[in-house]
Amino acid sequence: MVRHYKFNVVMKNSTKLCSTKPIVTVNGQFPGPTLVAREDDTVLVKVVNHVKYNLSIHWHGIRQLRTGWADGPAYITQCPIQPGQNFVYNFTITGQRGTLLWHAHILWLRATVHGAIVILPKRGVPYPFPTPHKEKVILLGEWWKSDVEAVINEATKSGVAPNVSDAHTINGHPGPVSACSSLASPFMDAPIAVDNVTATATLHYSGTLASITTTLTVPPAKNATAVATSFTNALRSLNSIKYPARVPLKIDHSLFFTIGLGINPCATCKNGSRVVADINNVTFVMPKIALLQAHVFNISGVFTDDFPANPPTPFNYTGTQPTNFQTENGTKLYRLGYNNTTGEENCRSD
Ligand SMILES: [Cu+2]
Repeated sequence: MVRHYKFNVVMKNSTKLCSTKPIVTVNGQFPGPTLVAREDDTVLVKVVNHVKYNLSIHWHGIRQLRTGWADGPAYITQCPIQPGQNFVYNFTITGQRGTLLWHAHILWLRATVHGAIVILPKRGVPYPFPTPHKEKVILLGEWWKSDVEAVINEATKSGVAPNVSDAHTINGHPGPVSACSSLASPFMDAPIAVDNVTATATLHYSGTLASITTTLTVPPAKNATAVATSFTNALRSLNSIKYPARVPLKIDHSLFFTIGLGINPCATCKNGSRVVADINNVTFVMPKIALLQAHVFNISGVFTDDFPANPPTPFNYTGTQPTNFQTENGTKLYRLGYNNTTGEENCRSD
């Protein structure tokens, strides 16, 4: 079946941590509406942009099989939707089920423009796990008291890292707050500033006494690498006869990506330098024409296809850091043939 959704992107005042600011929302909701569809359904989402920002929406984790134009990252698969304009995302969900995420994919609009995508299995087919008594979507986010676009614009201009958030949120709420700041801590073992104020939410089971006090567990240390590693190492994909985990055994391209931070010269910046992100020492330069558009219409000069498959200079990736932090700027792509399989290490996509 075809599922129709209308996403009106509008401003809405929101009060959190004792201060109010206008935020960009979908249909005035924060978090945004949950998109529900069934495997094999076609989803049509009409996005109407009523705000002053250019914007696009990414359907995070949806396999866009021959519908690359509907994927959503601005300047990658489409030009952003301009103020007063609209765009209809049209894609079919094939071979996947579970809960995913949609979010704005330009600048920092995703901080408030995001929501869940619930994909039900085909009719009559159960989830690959015991039927739960109740399902609840939980969305984790971050909240800045100041305007998020101003935060990222200031960081880009000055070259220093953007301000960390004021709170983490669970379904849009920071939870119990003390002195209008909020209460524990995400994992971080790198010397990078993060918001280590943790959000708290309680799940109340019906039939239990509300008067019983909740005892909070003591979380591991912020830099408990061993705890975090054993947790992530324990994650396995579901593998059953109905839902086999088909790991490709034949690899056409073997990629090894290192993701890091670099420092590049910047004459107009605060310290004469700019903090940048990089993959294999390449810092992405946003093109003026969407990459997919440039590829389909054979427009040259938009990107080069020399993205390195390996780090240009090998170093001890978990040990002593290199002394030269300078990266190479470029709009570089790695070109794969249709149906090629890749073996990737350390790959993260957004
Ligand atoms: Cu995404």
